[in-house]
Amino acid sequence: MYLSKLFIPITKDLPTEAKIKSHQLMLRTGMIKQSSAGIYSWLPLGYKIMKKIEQIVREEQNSIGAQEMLMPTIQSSEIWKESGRYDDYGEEMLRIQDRQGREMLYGPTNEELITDVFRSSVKSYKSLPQILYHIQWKFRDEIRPRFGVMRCKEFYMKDAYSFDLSDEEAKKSYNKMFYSYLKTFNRLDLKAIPMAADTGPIGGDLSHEFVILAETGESKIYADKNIFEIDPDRYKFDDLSLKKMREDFTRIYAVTDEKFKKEDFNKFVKKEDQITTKGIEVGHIFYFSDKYSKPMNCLIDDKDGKKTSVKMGSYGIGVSRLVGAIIEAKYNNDVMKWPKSISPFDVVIIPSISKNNKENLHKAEKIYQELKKQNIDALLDDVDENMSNKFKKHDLIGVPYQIIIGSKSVADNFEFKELNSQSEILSLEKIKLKLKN
Ligand code: P5A
Repeated sequence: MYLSKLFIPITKDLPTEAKIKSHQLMLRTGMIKQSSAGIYSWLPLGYKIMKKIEQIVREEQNSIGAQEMLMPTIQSSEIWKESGRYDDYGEEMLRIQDRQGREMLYGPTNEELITDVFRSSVKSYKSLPQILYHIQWKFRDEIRPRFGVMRCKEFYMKDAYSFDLSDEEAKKSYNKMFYSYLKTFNRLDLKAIPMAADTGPIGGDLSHEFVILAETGESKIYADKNIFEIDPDRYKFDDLSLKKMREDFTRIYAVTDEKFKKEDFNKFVKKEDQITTKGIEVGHIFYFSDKYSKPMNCLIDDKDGKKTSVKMGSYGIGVSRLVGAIIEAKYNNDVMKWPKSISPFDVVIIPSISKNNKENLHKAEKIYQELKKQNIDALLDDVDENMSNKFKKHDLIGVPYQIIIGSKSVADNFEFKELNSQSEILSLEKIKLKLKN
């Protein structure tokens, strides 16, 4: 893609309404545009990044055997009356009427809808266990939407739902999802801490929040830094190992404000290992057994032909929130560096050009074609502007690698630079190899 063709409305001014750096950066680089309070359009750059995050989330869900489907955004109020949450959910729920006067709503979450799908299709324990998920827009009429995509009204969520015969089996599904979340956040180059959490309006008695460390986060957190030593890749993907993995995590102190007790923190965590900071919740998982299946009559025949309520859990990842959260975690000293796995481009080619000298631009175009042949997704900065402005702009856009074509490039060797590091002069062959790896 040529930068001059990319729809990327970069602004020089710091947007005054944006209080945190991810929000400022997303507006300045034209990743999003607010359409009304807490509701955004996703412009090409922001959308491309979000889609890459979505794909990693999807692959990690599929790899534990979860199956993708798609439920609608608009739901009928009937099922929410059955579960008893229609009144409980209060003003956060956006309620609508269709032309026949039927009460509808824009789904803030999908426990009821998936239970309804499941009860009409599955009747026997033989079809269990199942994990179903979708990646779909949600709406919550947040009283104070803020921080851009971090807390908004309309947001993109991956929500999964597990169905099992017994509580014991259901905990195995919970552990699988716990594992999948750790793998997902690792692939996004994030350090996420699973923390025992309160269950709020979703309910149940077992729940973990996945929180990444960031000074601008909304939750205060207290943790033992040894929690980062646990590597999910050390565990085999079987029920026993995954149980052990969750126990290993649970043994290490890590809590949010709600559960914090100073005496416990000092008793269980050595002074030098104590982390006290803020964090951003990027995922949240719940086990709530028959909280929805019982009132909604989602019954299955067990091995003896007896009817029993299916045991359920639900598992969310804030896909759109992650875009902002990753910026909070990775933006440093005015430089944004996207993790390679989700960067909007693999590399940016920056030729030094002027009205009278287009030689560097022609070289850049040749390199661009070469990279394209190798499936390397390059951005070519063909805009006629001075190099110092170009570098400032690319520090914001955050493509992690640059090929700079200017005074330092000789013959077929070019300046190659990883953001935040020294540049080196390399042949195009070597550059291609580096980018391929
Ligand atoms: C789990 C899946 C649920 O809704 N039901 C289905 C459960 N959990 S949750 O914690 O309420 O939300 C899951 C994740 O969605 C993100 N999130 C938000 N992102 C942006 N703006 C919001 N207003 C918002 N609310 C929730 C969070 O990442 C959360 O962990």
